[in-house]
Amino acid sequence: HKHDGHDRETNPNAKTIATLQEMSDYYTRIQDQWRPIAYRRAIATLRKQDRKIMTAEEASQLPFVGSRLAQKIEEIVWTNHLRRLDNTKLDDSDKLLEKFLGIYGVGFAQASKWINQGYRTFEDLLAHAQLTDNQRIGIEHYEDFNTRIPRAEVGEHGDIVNSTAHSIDPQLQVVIMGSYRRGAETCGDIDFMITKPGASVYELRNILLDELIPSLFAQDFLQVGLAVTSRMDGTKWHGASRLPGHEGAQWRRVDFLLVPTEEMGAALIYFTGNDIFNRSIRLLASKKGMRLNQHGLWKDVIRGRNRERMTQGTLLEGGSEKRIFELLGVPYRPPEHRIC
Ligand code: DCP
Ligand code: MG
Ligand code: MN
Repeated sequence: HKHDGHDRETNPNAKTIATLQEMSDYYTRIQDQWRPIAYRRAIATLRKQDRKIMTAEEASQLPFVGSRLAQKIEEIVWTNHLRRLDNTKLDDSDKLLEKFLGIYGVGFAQASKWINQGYRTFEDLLAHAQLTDNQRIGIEHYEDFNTRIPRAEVGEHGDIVNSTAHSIDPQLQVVIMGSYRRGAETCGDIDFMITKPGASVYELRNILLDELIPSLFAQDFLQVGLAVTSRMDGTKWHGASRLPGHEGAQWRRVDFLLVPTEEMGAALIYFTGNDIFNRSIRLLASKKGMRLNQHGLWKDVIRGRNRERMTQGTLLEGGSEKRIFELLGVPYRPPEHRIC
C-alpha cells in the first residue's frame, strides 16, 4: 500500500519539514519572491519520502532540492536545529520592533507588548489590536510622519503660523526651532517656539488653545491635535499640519512650545538641540556646580547623598542664550554648530 506521506506525526522527515516550513514562512513574510516557492517544492518532495533523509548528498538527489537546501536538511537532522532560523527570528523581531517604534507616541513597552501578542503588521494592529486614537493616526500616517520634510516646506508652514499669530496678536513671536534652526536641509518635524514679551505661560496657553490653534484648524492647516503635555519641560502641543490647498499634501508633525520671555534663552538652547548637544552642555553645567534646564541656568543647587536635587537653586540667567554660554565659560556656539 501507499505510505501516507502527509501524516505529520509519522512522516520520517517531520522535523525537517517543520523547520523548512518556518524558513519558508520567514521568506514569505519578508516578501522574498522565489524562495518560498523553492521551499514549498522541496517540502512536497520530502513529504513523499518513506525514509528519513539524513545527508546533504541524499537530499540533493531528490527532485527540487538544490545544494543549499540539501545542506540545511543535513544540518537539521544532525543538530536538530537550523542556525539560520535563529538569525531570521532575530532580525525579524528587531525590524518589527523598529517599525512599531516608528509609530507616533509608541514606546518600547507598547511595541514589545504588541509583538508578544503576535501582531506582525499594521493591518494586524488596525484590525485586531486595541488602539488609542493617536496610535491609529500614527499608523495611518506612518509614511507621512516618517518622511523628512524639505527645509523650504518647513518655512512655508512657518509663514502660515507666523501670519496667523500676528493677526491674533502682533506681539506674538514665532520661531522655528529644532533641526530647522540648526540649518538642516530636511527636518523630522516642525518645532515652533511661541513667546510674547511680558506674557506668562498661562497667558500664552490661553492664546494658543483658544485662538491660535482653532484658527489654524479653520484654515485647514492643522489636521489633528495629538497631545498637550505640561511638564517640567514646559507646555508643549503636538499635532499634525498640512499645507492648505494642496490636496493629498503630506501630514507633518508639528510641536508648539510655549515660553515666557524670561526663560527664552534657556528655551532656545533646549529647543535648538540637538539632544546630544543638550546632554553634553547640561553635563558641563553640572560639573561646574550649576544646573541647566529649559527654564534657566541655576547655581547653588543642593544635592543629597545620591546627587539627587534637594533644591532648585538660585537662578543665574534664563532670558539670554548668549549670557548662558558666558556664565558656563564656553564660547557661544551658533545653532549650526550644535550637532554632536
Ligand atoms: N530635545 C531634547 N531631548 C529629547 C527630545 C528633544 O533635548 N529627548 C530637544 C532637542 C531637540 C529639540 O528638543 O533638538 C527638538 O526635538 P525634535 O525631536 O523635534 O528633534 P530635532 O528637531 O532636533 O530633529 P528632527 O529633525 O528629527 O525633528
Ligand atoms: Mg524637530
Ligand atoms: Mn519636535
